[in-house]
Amino acid sequence: METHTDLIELLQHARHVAVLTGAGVSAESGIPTFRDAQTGMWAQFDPEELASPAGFRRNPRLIWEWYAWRRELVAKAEPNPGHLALAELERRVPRLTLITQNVDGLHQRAGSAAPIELHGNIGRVTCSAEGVVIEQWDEAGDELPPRCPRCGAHLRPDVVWFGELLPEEAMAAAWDAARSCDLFLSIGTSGLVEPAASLPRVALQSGATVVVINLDVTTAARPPLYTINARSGELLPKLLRAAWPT
Ligand code: BV8
Repeated sequence: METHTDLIELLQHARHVAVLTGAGVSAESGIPTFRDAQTGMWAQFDPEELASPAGFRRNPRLIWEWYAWRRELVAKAEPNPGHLALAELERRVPRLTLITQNVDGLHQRAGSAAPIELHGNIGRVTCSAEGVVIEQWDEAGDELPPRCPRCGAHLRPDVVWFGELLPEEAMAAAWDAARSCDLFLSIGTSGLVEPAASLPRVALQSGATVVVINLDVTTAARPPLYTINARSGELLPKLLRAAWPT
């Protein structure tokens, strides 16, 4: 492994680390990223088409089934060493704010205490009319999506679709962390989707050191910006071992 001595020093002396993760962190758990071609029957669909209010209005059953298929993938997936290393980092540094674009809940399953879920969580379902989380519903009938037991509207996944606003509280907490951290790690995200994509820039402008770990970057060090071409599941555990050998 390259030395990454600067990064190990930064981790050991960080006061507040903010981490932004994207689908690349879950790729090693076998969960396809949006960029990868959707597999099987979903190959002919464009995720941005499916993950939108218009897509849901046009074909609610298709969208419900797409999320049901992804929920199955997530249920079979396990957190990978990258998720576990981030949960350990939280225990090693004075303060860590984990911000994720992922909706798979794998950070929680890896032991991260309170990830900020900017784009929601596929494991939760809400009423498409009232917006409230629905715990139980009747799936006896073969009608999909199921109906809200309270008002009869279609149920939907509790995720933020393209064209929808991010949860205000999550946004505020993420922006606060980007502005107040001294070390910002952007891991496994192509940085194409706004407004999450602006967080690393906010951190840089606020005086933090920013480290981008991704497969579509070239390794370079231009402090206060570092880019490392690496798999998160391989690099993160090595960095933790190097920074805290015991
Ligand atoms: C908003 C939940 C205000 C759903 C997601 C025109 C009209 C309307 C809106 C817009 C517009 N133009 C721009 C916008 C804004 C739009 C946007 O940004 N569009 C983009 C595509 C241009 N954003 C929005 O709509 C947001 N809301 O702006 O509200 C508004 C309102 C109305 C009108 C205008 C504005 C809402 C965005 C949230 C969308 N929901 N997810 C679901 O999951 O089904 S986004 C979804 O895609 C993910 O959450 C993730 O954030 C994003 C990208 O996913 P991926 O590509 O899979 O992952 P990622 O980009 O992270 O790439 C993977 C990376 O990992 C790669 O770089 C790869 O190299 C790397 N990698 C792979 N393996 C590894 C690895 N790295 C390390 N290790 C590995 N092993």
